[in-house]
Amino acid sequence: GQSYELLTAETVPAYVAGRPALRARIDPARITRIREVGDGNMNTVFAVEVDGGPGVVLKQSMPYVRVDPDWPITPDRNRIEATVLAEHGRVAPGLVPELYDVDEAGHVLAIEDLSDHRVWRGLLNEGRRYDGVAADLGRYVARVAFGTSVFGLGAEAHKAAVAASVNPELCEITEDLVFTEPYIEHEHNKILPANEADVAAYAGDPAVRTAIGLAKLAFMTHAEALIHGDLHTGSVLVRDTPHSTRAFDVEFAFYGPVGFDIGALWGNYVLAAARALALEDEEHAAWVLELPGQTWEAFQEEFTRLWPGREDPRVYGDGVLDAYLARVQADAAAFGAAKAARRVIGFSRVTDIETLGEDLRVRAIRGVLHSARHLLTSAAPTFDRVGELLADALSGWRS
Ligand code: SR1
Ligand code: MG
Repeated sequence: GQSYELLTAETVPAYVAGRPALRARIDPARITRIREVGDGNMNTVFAVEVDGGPGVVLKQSMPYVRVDPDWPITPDRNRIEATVLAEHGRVAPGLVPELYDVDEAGHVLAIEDLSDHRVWRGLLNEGRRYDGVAADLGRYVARVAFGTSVFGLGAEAHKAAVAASVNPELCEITEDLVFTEPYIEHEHNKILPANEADVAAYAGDPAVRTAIGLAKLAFMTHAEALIHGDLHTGSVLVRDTPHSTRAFDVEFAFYGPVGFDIGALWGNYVLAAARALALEDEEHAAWVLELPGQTWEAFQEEFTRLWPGREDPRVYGDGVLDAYLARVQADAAAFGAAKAARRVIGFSRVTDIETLGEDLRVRAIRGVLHSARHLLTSAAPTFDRVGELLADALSGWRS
């Protein structure tokens, strides 16, 4: 049962008044508007606006999934998110929202007001092009990858951090939704009749299945860094002027493989490119297909910049750096494929694809699955080839 009170727009002012850390930031008497702005699957989010100044954002976790109250899930995800947000703020300042307050009993955290930012997925869907975001995210992943790893923390602190950061229930959601359900018969899967052959060709390919099995094993066992764990384009807030990028929504964070965060971005770039090509916006698609390279280059550059400060350089020489980067890149290709494919087969779809008309959606999904298969099974996958596969699936759709 649920032993704490769920916030509503009506109860938020009294809640703020009762929290010293929030009262220090905003005057509850000057609250002008409270909006429920949560658009994710899991939690409720309230944007609290204040007369004449920045407000705050409150995020509360229920003991179930917001979009499916029959699906129980620990509300402790809120505390986990707050803890990770603080740690990511330490290693990647300016790239995540500032944490203002943590209420463990009420499963509420408070972060800075970023209402002058927009969720990146929405901007990508509109064909809007903000330069620099993909590189910012590569830097963010690199700072987390280095700063929370053995390289940044050393052996003892890394072990303590791994032990303190287990997140089994949220990891299980990813294990099921990303790596398992799309590859079996499952009630969560929704497949358009015209895509049935595409899904069968993808999920039935033995090479795909082996690659996905290995990716799941890596996800479950490679405790490299305190990764974001759900770094899709809906987990990124951006502002053009002045330029700002913030990765948010870190409730899925745990000690996992760094390539999972890079791959989440890559997979979502594939979905955004598929949309752009479906809408015959070749210019936008070409721009989106440059993003994987931008994220990767920035990741590699930042990680390499941090490398001289690593623990134990006696053992971790430059050959280790080269091999590490190559493995993260290979991991990212497989994870990117898994993340793109799950959004067009299983539970939790994305607006990039779902807001297309059915004929376009069928072709976009076909292109996404061909791309995912390429990323999973080619010895040297490229985003040029992904672009070709998407374009082929979407060419001549009007005829
Ligand atoms: C219960 S739905 C969970 C999904 O939403 C999140 O955004 C994650 O991607 C997760 O797989
Ligand atoms: Mg989320």
